[in-house]
Amino acid sequence: MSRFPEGFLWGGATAANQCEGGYNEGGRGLANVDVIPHGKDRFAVMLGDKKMFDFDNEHYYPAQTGIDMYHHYKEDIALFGEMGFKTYRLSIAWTRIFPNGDEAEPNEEGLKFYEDLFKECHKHGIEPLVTITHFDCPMYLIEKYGGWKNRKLISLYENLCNVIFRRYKGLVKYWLTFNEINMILHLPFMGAGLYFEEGENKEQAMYTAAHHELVASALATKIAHEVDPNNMVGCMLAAGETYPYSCNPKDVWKAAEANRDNYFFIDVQSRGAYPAYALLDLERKGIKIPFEDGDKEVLKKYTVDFISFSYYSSRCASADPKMETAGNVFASVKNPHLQASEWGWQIDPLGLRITLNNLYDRYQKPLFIVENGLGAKDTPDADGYVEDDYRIDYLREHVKAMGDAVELDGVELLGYTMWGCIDLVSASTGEMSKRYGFIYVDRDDEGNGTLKRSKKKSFDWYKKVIATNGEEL
Ligand code: BGP
Repeated sequence: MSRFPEGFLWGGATAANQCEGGYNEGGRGLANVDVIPHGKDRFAVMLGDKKMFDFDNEHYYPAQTGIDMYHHYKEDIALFGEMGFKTYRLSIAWTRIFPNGDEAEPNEEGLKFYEDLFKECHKHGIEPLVTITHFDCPMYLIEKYGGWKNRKLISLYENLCNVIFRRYKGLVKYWLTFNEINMILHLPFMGAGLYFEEGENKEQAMYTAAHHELVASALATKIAHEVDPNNMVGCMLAAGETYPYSCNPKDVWKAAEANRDNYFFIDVQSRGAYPAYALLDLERKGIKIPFEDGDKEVLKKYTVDFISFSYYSSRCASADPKMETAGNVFASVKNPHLQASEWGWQIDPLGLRITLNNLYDRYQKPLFIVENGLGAKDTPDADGYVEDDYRIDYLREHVKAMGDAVELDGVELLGYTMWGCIDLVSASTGEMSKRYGFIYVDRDDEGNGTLKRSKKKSFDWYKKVIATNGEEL
């Protein structure tokens, strides 16, 4: 007997902007992610500090072509099917459905593209798990309205949801409203299409955008259930427990603060109200939440069905501001007990069990791990085969920890989708060489390569894991 429940959703995850490409095909409009360059200026643009609303000749823009899944999706889904995927997490590019974001009528070519893709999944026995927005906002909405700073985006997002829930009824059951919603506070342009004018109060802008996304997420849940009571809607958090660096109560408090600040979004999406600590903290900082009539009721009434999250690492906090840090987007105090990936992301499988326990304790709703994996440099042989034992080791330990949480702690877990199941463009660095996949894609950091797909050693390993429902690791 397996320690994982029957019907456990094993699979993999990708996002449109990191793999689809075809940025100007099928009537698609331009999105924020298309204009985020590789290399120089990437972070400044992702942060919203450098305004880049179009391409230039100085930079290379990896999202424009991704791994060209737009043209390869049948081949890629067949490979997922061969591994035995029960689910495939992908995201919809808003600009394929509404190229500008605010048209009266959707773009049929974009709608048809995803319809065909979902049908292809079902052909292979794969249940799609769809992120409605994964770091994705139409550029037109950013230029015209200022992205999610503007309340107008709520109704435009509602419109998008109405169209896709109706069109894909019967094809898609699992939906996620916003990928890593807490990323608004870390990478505001990438997360919510925010850029900042000189002297602008950034925190105010970010929490305004956050409020709009939270209301939009609740309304999406409402519409999803109205269109089809079978729909299951989840929120999505960049998770990872923050540990105190020591048992000094000051470190413990620092960690507690970091954890609740990270949980803030899910507190609203799952419990249905702004938590007291957040309201008080924002008030002290002079930040106003732009509540309008009815917002509180909407948040209260339409909470999510399940909680999904990404987990790459735990974090660490100390009251001493001079401590050495690790990681990039989520820089935190370096934990001396952990090893790190080549990109400095610390590796902590037990931290996954701890995170699962704390999330389940706090919300008492089913959980779904929708991202986890190791970004590493791979060296393929002449046939494109990679002996990626380091990736297998990372995944094995995390799957074990997840099994412990299910079997020994009683955590209710719906599934596990390994991030970047096929090599794709890294979100933080824009590199191809930070690879996660079971499937190697011949493409380099400058966009050269044949795009040929080949299986890595981990491909067969994961196939066996799925076939034995997590028994053989
Ligand atoms: C998450 C994002 C993904 C993904 C992943 C890995 O934050 O939701 O889009 O990219 O992290 O990060 P990276 O690509 O920077 O290695």
